[in-house]
Amino acid sequence: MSPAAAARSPARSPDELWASAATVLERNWTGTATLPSTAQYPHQWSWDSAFIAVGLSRVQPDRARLELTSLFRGQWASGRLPQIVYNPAAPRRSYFPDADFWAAEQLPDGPSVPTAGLIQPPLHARAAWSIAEADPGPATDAFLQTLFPKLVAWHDYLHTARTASGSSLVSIVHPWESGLDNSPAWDDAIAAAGPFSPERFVRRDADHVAASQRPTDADYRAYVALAARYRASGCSDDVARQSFAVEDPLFNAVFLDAERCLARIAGRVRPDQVATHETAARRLHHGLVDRLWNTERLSFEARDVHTGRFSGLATVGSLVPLLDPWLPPDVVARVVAQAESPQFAGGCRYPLPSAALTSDRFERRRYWRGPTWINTNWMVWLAARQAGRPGLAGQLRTSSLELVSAGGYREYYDAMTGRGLGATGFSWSAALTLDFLAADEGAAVDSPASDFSARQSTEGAARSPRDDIGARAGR
Ligand code: 2M8
Repeated sequence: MSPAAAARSPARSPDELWASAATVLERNWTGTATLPSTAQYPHQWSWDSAFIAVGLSRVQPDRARLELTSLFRGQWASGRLPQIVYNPAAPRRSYFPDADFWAAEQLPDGPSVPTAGLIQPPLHARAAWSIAEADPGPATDAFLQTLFPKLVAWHDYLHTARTASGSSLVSIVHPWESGLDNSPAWDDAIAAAGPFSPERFVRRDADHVAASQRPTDADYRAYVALAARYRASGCSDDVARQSFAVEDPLFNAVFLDAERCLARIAGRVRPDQVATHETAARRLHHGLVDRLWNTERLSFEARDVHTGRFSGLATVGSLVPLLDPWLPPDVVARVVAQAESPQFAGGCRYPLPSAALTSDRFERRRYWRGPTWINTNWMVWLAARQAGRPGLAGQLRTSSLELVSAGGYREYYDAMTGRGLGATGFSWSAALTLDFLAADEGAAVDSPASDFSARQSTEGAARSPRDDIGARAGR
């Protein structure tokens, strides 16, 4: 750690952070899955479970495997992995839209357990690979054997059912599919999809969190109306039929990374399929660069599939394509400069704000329109390490640990003051803290083989709080 970073090191010791993060995950555990937060989000969310599995792999790998296995119980016959697998033990009316809204089991390709109809970013192969790295052995080998075909079906669904004609990139058909739900990057595409007929519903999301930190009523009405339209289309896979259809840099960069992870997993369980997934990752690379790199603004931006127009906005999602190992060097340099500029890290005490600080759509406390999130910091940290940018990576790790140390495991944080916002006891903030703490700073992370052997050779020697927690958790 640099002297500057050491001077800003967290007030709570790594051991304390480790123990408190593990406690949050324990509290939110239902017996088969981890709730994002017990009051605000009382079901199992798709990409939350992936982040959570990354963290759990550091403390309780059995539980990490179960987390993903239980999520895939909700997979549809088409391969679709839904945004939410509903928790039958959740109190009635504790979350909207609920399982009755979707009635997904009634659709011809629907799931056998209640789920939502939308999807979320495909981080699951990355999570499975994290488990493979953190806990090599027969239990993980068996887990990868079982999960591999399900991951393949999920990725095939995205490649075949969710791409617009002539594009290799996945389209999201609802802001909730982005994971960055209320991002200003969707404002224009939402406006173009309107007007929306009124739906009768009661918002539940502001029951536990201040309304000023949640989407406006107008935005929420648009979300529910778009979800109702999608449900009315039978959760159609025809992207052209959806009034909101956007190609998003974060979603597609996460998918590219997931294809690379799936190639690594194939290397363990189906060597004949390695090339298929490497090729798929390459296709996504070309799509990202050809379709989402705005050569005028020199930034990755979301693109409306119907109009072909860029969002014109830089958000934290613009930085996630740094996960692409084949980006031209000038693009890498530009994305790193953007991350470090006054738009993002250079303009605040606690990076990375979710929207550019310089944008007139930036809102300091409203969810996904400005605050800093631990999961996006983690993705850009991972990407910066892969891209050989230890300065940016170290800054994001230090800032994230400072945030959770001072503000607890909140859903998001004020990028200026570090004040915690949104839900409390938030699982992915806790889980990724474990990964930040356990990570071997400075280790190369790109090559699957060297990555794996490097970790195996250092693990025994490194002093890790993981051992204490593992012992306490009865591992
Ligand atoms: C938020 O989204 C849900 C809808 O999916 C909501 O606001 O009700 C987002 O932050 C999303 O990325 C996250 O997966 C979910 C649960 O943590 O909450």
